[in-house]
Amino acid sequence: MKEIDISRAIINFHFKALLDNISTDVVIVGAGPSGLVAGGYLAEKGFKVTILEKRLSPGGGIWGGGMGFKYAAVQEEALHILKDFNINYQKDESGLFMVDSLELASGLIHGAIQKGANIFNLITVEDLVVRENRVAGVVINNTFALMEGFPIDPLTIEAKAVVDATGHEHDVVATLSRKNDIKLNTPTGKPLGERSLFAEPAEKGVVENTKEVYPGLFVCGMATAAVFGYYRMGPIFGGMLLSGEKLYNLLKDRLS
Ligand code: 48H
Repeated sequence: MKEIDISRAIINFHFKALLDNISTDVVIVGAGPSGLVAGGYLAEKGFKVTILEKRLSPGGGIWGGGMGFKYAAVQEEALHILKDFNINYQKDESGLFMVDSLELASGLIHGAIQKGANIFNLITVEDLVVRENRVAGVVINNTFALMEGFPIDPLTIEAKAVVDATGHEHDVVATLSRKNDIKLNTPTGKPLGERSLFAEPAEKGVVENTKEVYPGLFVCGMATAAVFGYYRMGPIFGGMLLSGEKLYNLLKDRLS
């Protein structure tokens, strides 16, 4: 075994995977629960799915359950998604279903990859490619370079659809709105900002507002609350899973 062979194999495989994804059907920005569900289902249907995650670990806000206690709650309506990703759950006396947050995060990551999604970690989407009043791709950079503030220019990925699944940050929609003189598909034409916690309407709102917010740019998960001015819901994840599934249904029709 030669050390140089290990390095060569890693470099070959990494850059082949990256090159395979520079022109793709869907870029999903953020590997939290909503993005992983949408990406897994779309890939399983045969679309080329590229999920970009700025952190070292995909999984977004799942890992910490509620306040660092390792369980997350899911409603009955979303159990079919847990089953599709082979994730176990237990019924609580309240009627809610409880999932080990470590199994939820790792199960969604593993499931999305097994279904064919390509997840790249340590890549931050810092901007968008906008052409003829339409989002046509994303502008990407190395997370460490951005953390250090190094003056390193980015690269781009072209996509038929881009998804903001960046959670509370709604980073992609916020950047598009800040940098361009455009009107989003919201009442004011701008992101409305997330509201305080009110679980039940929040869970409904996140699914209802999973939609196209600007030509070529879709929003799912917690980012919908920030973009469309809805409540947050706390550590209940059914809405995130169902939002990912709704996005899959929207995009599979759009892309076919
Ligand atoms: C690349 C980026 C960028 C960027 C951010 O927050 P998430 O888990 O996303 P959702 O919406 O699927 O799930 C939300 C849920 O985890 C949650 O926070 C809930 C239910 N909160 C309720 C409440 O009341 O607080 O994941 C988003 C991911 C993260 O991993 C980020 O690192 C990543 O997106 N991300 N990746 N480029 N510019 N911005």
